[in-house]
Amino acid sequence: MTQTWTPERIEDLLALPLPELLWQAQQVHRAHFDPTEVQLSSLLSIKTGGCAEDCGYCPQSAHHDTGVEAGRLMDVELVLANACAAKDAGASRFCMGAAWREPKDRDIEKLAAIIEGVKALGLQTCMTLGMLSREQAHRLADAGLDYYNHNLDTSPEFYGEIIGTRTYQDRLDTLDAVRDAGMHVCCGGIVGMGESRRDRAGLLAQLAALDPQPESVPINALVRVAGTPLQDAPELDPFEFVRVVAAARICMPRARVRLSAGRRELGDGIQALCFVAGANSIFYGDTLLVTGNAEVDADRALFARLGLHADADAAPAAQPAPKSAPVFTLQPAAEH
Ligand code: SAM
Ligand code: DTB
Ligand code: SF4
Repeated sequence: MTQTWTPERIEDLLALPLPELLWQAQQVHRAHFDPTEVQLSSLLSIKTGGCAEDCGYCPQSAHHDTGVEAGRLMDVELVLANACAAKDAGASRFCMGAAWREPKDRDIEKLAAIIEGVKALGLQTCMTLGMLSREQAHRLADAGLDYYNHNLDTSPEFYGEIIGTRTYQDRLDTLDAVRDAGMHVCCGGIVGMGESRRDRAGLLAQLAALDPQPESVPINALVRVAGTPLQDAPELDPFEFVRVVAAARICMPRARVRLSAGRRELGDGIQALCFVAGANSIFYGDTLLVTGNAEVDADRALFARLGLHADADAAPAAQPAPKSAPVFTLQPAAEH
């Protein structure tokens, strides 16, 4: 019989002494995954800024003055050039984000062409485009979209403090359409928006109750962007972030738990604790959508220091050319 992860039970987990919580998370992690293996997803903003939604954390909302300019949907060739670069750097999944409330039907064929092109490169495909109708979800799935990212972001109780232009139920309906179309679900949230521990437990309870549970769970630490309503959100205790990662691992044992936005700001030590707590995926690449991410070189160095390796689906990372390539001269065999 599967256990029901109520907010109360998850709040109890979050309150455990950290060594106890990490021990429980480690046991769950090791039962389902190689604890040294981390999946690498690269992000690209394929349509930036000017979004009609009012999400209080987001630099791309037209409701906030953040200096992000609104662009148009990127051309297929440019998306594919970025996807090639991500693959060469070692990513196994390419995640494309659009600052939309929802895609227009007239955009769907171009999105399908993008998906087909990225898939042909041998990458797993993921998109996050806002709300989807059932028909749109089916068309994207038919084009080969493996994952759809649509976050619940926070608890149902705190949600209204952050977003006014769409409801929690709207988000659940999109997740339902994604499942109905046969795609994998990527769904997580943000910590550090001024929510309580109870709200963090409420978010995890909602995620764990999705049936089936999401295959991929991005845990974002709020990036406080000047001009957004959350620019002055109180700083989060980084150990609380580690606790959320550990609790996500325990209540969603088979999910890829992804360290997402805010990873650079967490620093190497906290990231290492997150990997011990069961995180086994990262956004990999020097930018997220519009803000900076931990740099690729820094991630490679961190993985080497921690003894972590990329997932088997990833192409081996292209090695940088040696600074002074050795020159070998074949000597002609001496004649006798
Ligand atoms: N417009 C689509 C949507 O909202 O579904 C897709 C793109 S949206 C940028 C994807 C997710 O990024 C959001 O749901 C939120 O969880 C995360 N996000 C956006 N801004 C963030 C920030 N400043 N810090 C942390 N996470 C953020
Ligand atoms: C997710 O959960 N986090 C990513 C991805 N899904 C699309 C986005 C993070 C955005 C951080 C702020 C920015 O650069 O826009
Ligand atoms: Fe728009 Fe997505 Fe940003 Fe909300 S999170 S404002 S829907 S781009």
